Amino acid sequence: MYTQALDIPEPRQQAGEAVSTIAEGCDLPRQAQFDTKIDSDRKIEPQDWMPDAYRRTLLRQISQHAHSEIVGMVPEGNWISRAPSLKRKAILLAKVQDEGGHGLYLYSAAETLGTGRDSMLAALHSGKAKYSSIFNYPTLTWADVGTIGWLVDGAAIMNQVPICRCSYGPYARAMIRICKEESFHQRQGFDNLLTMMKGTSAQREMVQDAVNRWWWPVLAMFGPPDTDSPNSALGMRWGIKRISNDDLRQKFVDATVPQAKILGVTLPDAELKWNDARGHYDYGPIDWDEFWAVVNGNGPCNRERLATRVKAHADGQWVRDAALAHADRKRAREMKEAA
Ligand code: FAQ
Repeated sequence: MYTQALDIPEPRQQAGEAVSTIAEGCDLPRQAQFDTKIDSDRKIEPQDWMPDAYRRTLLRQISQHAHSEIVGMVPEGNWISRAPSLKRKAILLAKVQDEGGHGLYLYSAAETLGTGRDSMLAALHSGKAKYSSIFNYPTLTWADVGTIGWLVDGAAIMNQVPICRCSYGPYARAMIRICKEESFHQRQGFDNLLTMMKGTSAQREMVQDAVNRWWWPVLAMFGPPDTDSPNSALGMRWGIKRISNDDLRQKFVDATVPQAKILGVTLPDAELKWNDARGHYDYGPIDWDEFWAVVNGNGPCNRERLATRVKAHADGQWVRDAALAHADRKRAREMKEAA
């Protein structure tokens, strides 16, 4: 359903050409080397020189991405003990564990930029750092679990496949495995909903209700319109972002409409219509006031999500303490044996 191919044409030059990345007082020879690497699509690795602004942009995006993965465990985690069958429970458990794993790969990638995990987590727990708006919406019924898989993971794949070609090596490599796992997540969600749509009318209504609630927040998840996206120009110039927020959103709509037809659900947008001239589906206006309210901490579940995350971190302190104590003892034993 979603391509894993890494050869999507890049609109990088369109957004990037006019953007200067050279800061005042910068190291010109090393900046020139860096620019040449970016322009020839070679990877920047942790030991390479990079402009401070490139490092900061990557750290911002990768740490936000990592936070989204681990906060994203919470809405679905609520349903593990209430899954309708052993099979669905095993699938959901595996999926939620995968999201935790994605967080770990991404924190590791971010750490290669010189910032420790503790300070990234402190920024999340204090409410300073962002995570994806989408995880601040409630999961009211089992159909929400399927809908998250179908739509949220579907949107995540659309956004993340191009990041497999990101200019920063550790982020690009982490994304390859993450995208493979997200494909499985998307398919299990679609399969879950398809099963419900073949069930009773109450199940079909549950699916339609979940799709009605998730559709618009999922479209907003791709980020503000290109005209209001302050980070896009440099992100595109540096090959961190490969496809713009609006283009990804359009690709997602175009891919999802036929899937909705197969499922037999209606997407809640009276303006959704194929446009022959554009070769794309037109869709109605997104409520950006709602999006910014959620991003700024005032969505339906922001406080609950953050409180759950902070509690999970505090509850896990003894595990981290035990692991460190074990490592210390092992090191001391090894040194004694070597002496
Ligand atoms: N939520 O200038 P732009 C997943 C912020 S993982 C909250 O366009 P940029 C897996 C943005 O940070 C989902 N904030 O920014 C899963 C910026 O604020 P800042 C996460 C948002 O970076 C599935 C400001 O608005 N995916 O779903 C959002 O160029 C199921 C202006 O925006 C990633 O993180 C938003 N939706 O583009 C897990 C992918 N959108 O930092 C569990 C990597 C924008 O200046 C279950 N990230 N903002 O204070 C990206 O591709 C980009 O960072 C974008 C934003 C596209 C998210």
